[in-house]
Amino acid sequence: MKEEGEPVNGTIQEYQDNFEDTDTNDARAFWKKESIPQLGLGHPAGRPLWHFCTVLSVSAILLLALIITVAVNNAKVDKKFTALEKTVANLSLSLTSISSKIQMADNVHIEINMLKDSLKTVEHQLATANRELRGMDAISTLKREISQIKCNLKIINANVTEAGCCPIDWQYYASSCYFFSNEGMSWDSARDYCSSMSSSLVILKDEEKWSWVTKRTMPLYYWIGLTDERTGEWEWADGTRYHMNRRQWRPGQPDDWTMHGLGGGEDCAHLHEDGKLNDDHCSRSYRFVCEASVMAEPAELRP
Ligand code: MBG
Ligand code: CA
Repeated sequence: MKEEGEPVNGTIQEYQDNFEDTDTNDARAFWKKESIPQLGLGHPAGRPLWHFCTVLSVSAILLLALIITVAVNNAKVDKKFTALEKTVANLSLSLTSISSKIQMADNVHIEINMLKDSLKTVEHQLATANRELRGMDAISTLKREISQIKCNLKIINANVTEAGCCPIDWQYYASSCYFFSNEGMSWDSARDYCSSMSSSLVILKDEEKWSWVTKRTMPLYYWIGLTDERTGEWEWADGTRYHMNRRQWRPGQPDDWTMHGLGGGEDCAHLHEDGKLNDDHCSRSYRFVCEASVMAEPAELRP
C-alpha cells in the first residue's frame, strides 16, 4: 500500500521537476484561460474567437434585418394610416353633404306642407266663391222672375199688350230692351256680357233708333255691335253687312289708326262723345249697349 504523496520508485526529483513544469504549464494555462473571461466574451468550453464573431455578426445582421423589417412595416402602416385618414376625411365630407341634403329635404318637406296648407286655403276660398257665384246666379234668376211678374202685372192692370216688358235696369224702346252699362270693358268682353244676358251689342240700322240710343250715351264712349275685325269689312254683330255712311262717323274716321302702340289697327266701333262713330282698338275699356227682345208675354195671360 502506498501512502498518498509517497514517491514511487525514487522519482521524487522527477516529481518535483514535473511539479515545476506543472506549475509553469498551469501559469501558461492560467493566462490562456483568463485572457478571454476578462472581456466577458470567452466561452467556458474554450471555443475559438471566430465562432464568437460569427455569432455576433449573424446576430447583428438579424437585428439589422429586424430593424429594417420593422421600419418597412412602420412605413407601410404609416401609408395605410394616411390613406385611412383621407378616407375618414372623405367620409366626414360625405356626411356633411348628406346632412345638408337631409336639411334641404326637411326644408322642402316644410315647404310642401306650407303649399298644402295654401292649397287648402285656396280650395276653401274657391268653394266660398263658388257658393257666392251660385248665389249671384240665383239673384239674377230672381231678378228676371220679378221682372216677369212685374211685366205680367203691368199687362193685367194697364191692359198693355203691344209693349211687352223689359228686365229691371233695362229700358224699353220699339219692341226691344236696352241695357246701358255703367262699367267699361273690352269689345269682346262686352259682346260676351250681352250674350250672357240673352242679348247682343246694339245694332243701329235706323236713324230713329240711333238718336234714341245716342241721347242716352252722350257724352260718354259706348261700344256698339259694329266691327271689321273678322273680315276687314265693317259688319254688325249679327253678321249683316254695314253700308258705309260717312255722316255717322267723326271726321277722318274710320282710320284704322296704328300709332296707339297696342298692336294692329282699330277694328271696333264705339259711339263718341258727340254720338258719332270712331273706330278704336278693341282692347280699350269702354261702356257698352246691349239690345234684347222684349220679354215674351206668358201664354196664360193672352186673350
Ligand atoms: C282719335 C281716335 C283714334 C284715332 C286717332 C287718330 C282723337 O281721336 O280716337 O281712334 O283715330 O284720333 O289721330
Ligand atoms: Ca279711329
